[in-house]
Amino acid sequence: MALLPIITAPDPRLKKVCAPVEAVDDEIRRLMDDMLETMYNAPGIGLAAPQVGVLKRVIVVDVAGEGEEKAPLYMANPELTWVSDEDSSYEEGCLSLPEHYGDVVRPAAITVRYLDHENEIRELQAEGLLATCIQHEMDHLEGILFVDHMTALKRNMILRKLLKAKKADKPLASYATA
Ligand code: K1U
Ligand code: ZN
Repeated sequence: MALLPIITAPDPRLKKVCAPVEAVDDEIRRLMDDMLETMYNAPGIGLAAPQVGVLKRVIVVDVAGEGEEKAPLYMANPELTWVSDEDSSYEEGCLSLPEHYGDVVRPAAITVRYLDHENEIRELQAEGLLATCIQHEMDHLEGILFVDHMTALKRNMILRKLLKAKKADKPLASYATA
């Protein structure tokens, strides 16, 4: 398994609609395994393939708390088949928007259908943080970031700060070749 670099915003790859996978074969399984290791290492509770530069409909999630047994979920081509009328609000973070947080309102409970690590079709009902996290990761597959659920003012403020941080981090060599 390998740790993959996580892309931070602003980056055009985070704004693309991802393509479905044909099947969960060895290549996709390896991607899922590398993404899970990358997510645990970050640390995070979810990760979507575009965050590691792969524009495919693959996500991994594990919302188990510290001291709890790991509960990894691997999902390819996830689709919501039901959402609750009731909403819930959660202060979300994102590994692609480091050090920024914001309240997002989403359906409180969902049913999601997906292909698992073994290419089996599964359906899962989720609520609470798991439902929030799955919806956040599915948004990534549509090129949507949690800041896109916020006002333009808040979104632009966060993106401007991230752009400034990115420019400040740029290695000198990249200026020479630009
Ligand atoms: O998509 C991502 O960038 C991962 C993101 C998922 C997420 C967090 C909160 C609400 C919805 C979706 C993260 O994992 S941010 C880091 C984080 O939440 C966390 C990190 C360590 C321990 C517990 C949580
Ligand atoms: Zn995210």
